[in-house]
Amino acid sequence: MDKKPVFVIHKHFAKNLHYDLRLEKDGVLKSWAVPKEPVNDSSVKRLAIQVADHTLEYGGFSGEIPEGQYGAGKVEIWDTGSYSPVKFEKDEVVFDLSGKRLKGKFCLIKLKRSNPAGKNWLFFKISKKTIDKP
Ligand SMILES: [Mn+2]
Repeated sequence: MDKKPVFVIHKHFAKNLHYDLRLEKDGVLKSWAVPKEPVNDSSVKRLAIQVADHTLEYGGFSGEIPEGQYGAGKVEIWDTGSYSPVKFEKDEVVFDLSGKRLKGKFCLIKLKRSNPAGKNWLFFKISKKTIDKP
């Protein structure tokens, strides 16, 4: 049986506080910076800016990124656990999170028109109601 991929959300006290959502995929951590705290509430959609892939090892990192280095500031693990991918495409990712804070089915959708660089996504929970509706 395959081991479930991991996810981690780093709370990053950089110049602007944000939350780095990272999903293990093909040996790296696909990463998005979320400017506001993620929530378990399906009525709240968060902007998520795709950033560079990180190594799997970085998923366990917490500590201080020194002054003068990219992303300088404190990094905490805000949530971590495994996830089950439902769909992992280049413009849409659906995944079931088993974290301490975030649980359930979440979605990342790339915003096509708003940003030519294609880095802007929306991150939100998919409500049970929506899924269960006949
Ligand atoms: Mn960051």
